Amino acid sequence: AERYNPRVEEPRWQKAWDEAGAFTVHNDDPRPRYYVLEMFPYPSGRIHMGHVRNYTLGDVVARFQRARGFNVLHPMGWDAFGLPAENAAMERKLNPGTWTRQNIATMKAQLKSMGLSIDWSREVATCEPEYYRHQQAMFLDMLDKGLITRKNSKVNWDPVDLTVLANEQVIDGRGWRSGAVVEQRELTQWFFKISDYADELLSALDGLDQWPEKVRLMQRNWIGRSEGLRLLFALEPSAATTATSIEVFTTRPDTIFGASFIALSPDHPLTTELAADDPALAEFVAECHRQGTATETIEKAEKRGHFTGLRVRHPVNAGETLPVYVANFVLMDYGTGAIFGCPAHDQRDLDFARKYDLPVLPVVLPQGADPASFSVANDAFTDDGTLFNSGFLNGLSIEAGKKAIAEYFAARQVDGQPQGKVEVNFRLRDWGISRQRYWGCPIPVIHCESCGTVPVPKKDLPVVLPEDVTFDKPGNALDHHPTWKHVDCPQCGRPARRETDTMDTFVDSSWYFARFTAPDADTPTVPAEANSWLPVDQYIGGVEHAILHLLYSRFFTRAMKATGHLDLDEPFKGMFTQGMVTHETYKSEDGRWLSPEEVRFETVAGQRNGYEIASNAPIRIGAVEKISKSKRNGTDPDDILKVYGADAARWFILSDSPPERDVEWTEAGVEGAGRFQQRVWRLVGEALAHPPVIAGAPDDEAQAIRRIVHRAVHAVGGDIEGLRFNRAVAQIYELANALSRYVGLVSVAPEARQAALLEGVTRLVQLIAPMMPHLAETCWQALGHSGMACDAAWPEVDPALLVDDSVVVPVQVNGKKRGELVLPKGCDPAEAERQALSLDAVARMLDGKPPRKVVVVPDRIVNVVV
Ligand code: ANZ
Ligand code: ZN
Repeated sequence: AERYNPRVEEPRWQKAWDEAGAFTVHNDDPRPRYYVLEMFPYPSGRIHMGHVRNYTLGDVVARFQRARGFNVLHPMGWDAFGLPAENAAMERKLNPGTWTRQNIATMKAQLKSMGLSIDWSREVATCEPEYYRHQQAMFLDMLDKGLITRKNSKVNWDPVDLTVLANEQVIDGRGWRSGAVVEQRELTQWFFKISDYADELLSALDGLDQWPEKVRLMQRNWIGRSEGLRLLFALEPSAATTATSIEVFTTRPDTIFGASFIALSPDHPLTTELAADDPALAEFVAECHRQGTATETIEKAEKRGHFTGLRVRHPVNAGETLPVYVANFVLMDYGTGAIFGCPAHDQRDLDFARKYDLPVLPVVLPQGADPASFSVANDAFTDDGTLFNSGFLNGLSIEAGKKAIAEYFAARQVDGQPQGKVEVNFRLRDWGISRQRYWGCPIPVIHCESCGTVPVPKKDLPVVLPEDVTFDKPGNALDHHPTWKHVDCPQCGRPARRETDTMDTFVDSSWYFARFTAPDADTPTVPAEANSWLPVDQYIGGVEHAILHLLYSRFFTRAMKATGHLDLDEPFKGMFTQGMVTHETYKSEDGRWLSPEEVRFETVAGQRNGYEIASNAPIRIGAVEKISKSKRNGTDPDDILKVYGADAARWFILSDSPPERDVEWTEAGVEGAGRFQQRVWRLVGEALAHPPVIAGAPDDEAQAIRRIVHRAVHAVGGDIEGLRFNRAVAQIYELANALSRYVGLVSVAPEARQAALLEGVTRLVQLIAPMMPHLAETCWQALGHSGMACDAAWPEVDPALLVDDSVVVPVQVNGKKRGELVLPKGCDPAEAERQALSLDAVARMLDGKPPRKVVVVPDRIVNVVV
């Protein structure tokens, strides 16, 4: 028989699907809806193996759910704004739009060659005005609803990329893309008020039971809710300030008896006031600013402080006072920007106290420790224990202590207010979305000297990015554009200036999933469509987006609800995070990284040796690592698709490990997938060579293979549903093995067995269809079906064939066999006993009396003693 040729068959079927509009979704389709989505790609130039994995996983789900009878929405688009386009523009003198659109064209062709069941008619690119105009409209709606503010704030400034970075884009004090040391600047920025939703974004996580627990935990920590106390400390009178108290935020008011200092943030108003007359303090503050404000930087930096000369009254130890410092580890935008330090029970405070020689008094006693001798040296004690050295709190647990001290401070007054107030704080900050970049969605506002900040009227949308920009100067090309920013004020008509900041690209990706439900609408969404398609039933993507992208999308969905664009809270019902694709690394003796195509291997006496093909010199085979350009340890997916075909690549990437784990790409693996394709194709040939012409009754062998087939259908369906694709693949291999064996049996007793062979091979083809869709179509057609495999219903299973086998169990009376029972395998011993006792032969011997003893060995024997 002819070999299956993916190079011919794959393009043929891709064309057939296209022409039939096989995956085009119609909103009036009456079938129940299922929405599967993979995170859309950034059009960087070419697809990489991570994309191949991501989109294969999604495609299996999409095709499976289609077969299960759903109207499946499986769209694709492009996260097309962002800095790399500007960098490319500078390096290659290409317009960012041109570069981006070229990349989209290339990558789209690549994705098409993967045979994905995508509705390309819904494609969107976030860089096109047809998309971002709606984002601008929603910005105006959100502004109207009070969900956006403009405020002055300290920002992380990347001096190389010349833009603001979010805190999470600062890694070890450096810009995530440029690697430049980040500076602090004061800028006026637009903020989305995500912190208004902090409580809700947190509590709704409990309902997301189809999300990985790990992702929910990351979000919980990011939101960072903590319950604590705002506490006022009365200042000792001083000539340096008119302030009379300092307010701190603490989550551990139970440790108040161990307090040994107060620390203010370098940006605290009192610090600023004092620094005006204290040059040494001013210099210390400047130093802190050079260090950076990113949370991570601050946590890692050495704890340092500057004594202000001020003292506060100790709130529980009458007559005592505590020194007030300014310290580099106190953040202004958390709590009140001031803390009390209890060195024995907080590591930062302890480091600080050791450095400035402040008292370290333990007030929480570990269980079983001796209060007379317990002390804290270099490690703060942060675990549970019992309060001691703490006056009226002595003997209480931490929890009880917190309650008691909160009540105590609530009843006392400082500055005419309660000294303590219970308060909940969140780590989550408002989302600063202003970027000083050209290639992003323009923020639709105009600055007028007389009217202030004026929203662009909706009728004037979109505010279109000009294409005639130059990148000969660093900074924002919109700022340098000769005319773009000059407009008349929509309110007073006088000359005014457009906002030249553009939106963070995370905004673009915070609602694209909703746009897909009505991609051509002239409003951002058609609420009825959004409401019925959303939430996305299965979202799939990399764990690197587990915090920001998912959190922003969850917030944006709520903002869209508040502005009437849809009516739901959570955008993603099911979430799945896939692992990475890895590969061996190769290095020449002189230290060059070599790509897999540049090496060949020989195995001599069990030892695998590699050689550089060009020079025949031996190479070093290195560790298996994430595929990366720098280590050159990957093949371009394009080459893989050309050489092995999409199905083989898809099959292999699904087969090797669970999708949440890393998968090691090997050439041997994808070759094995190619061999399996030929096996399936041969089995189809066998089924066609033995058409079931005579309706012979199935014999035992036929029944046995039918059982195997139906069990495989059942198991594979369950595995795909549970996203256990590697197990599904393993089941299919077993099925193919069983069918190959069965082919031999069919030639022996054809009449009774032919129908079961055809059934088995047909099911095999249906089971591989979500994974190897092209091969499935060719086989389906060969088997004589007129429709396409992608439209075929998922096979039904006969429940009778799933039931476990029965066993014949002999029944003895006093050691002598008197009869036998046919019982289901694993039958309950009580049931076996009941049936044994009711056998005629046994009943006769019992003669109406109960047996002395019954011994049941499950599936083996029943022995009755009379
Ligand atoms: C006294 C204390 C004693 C504290 C102790 C901890 C342990 P979470 O739980 O993350 O909310 N803190 C408060 N505001 C701060 C700021 N702006 N910058 C830096 N640190 C700040 O952390 C709350 C704790 O972090 C607070 O409780 C405070 O220190 C510190 F044994 O108060 B604690
Ligand atoms: Zn005006």
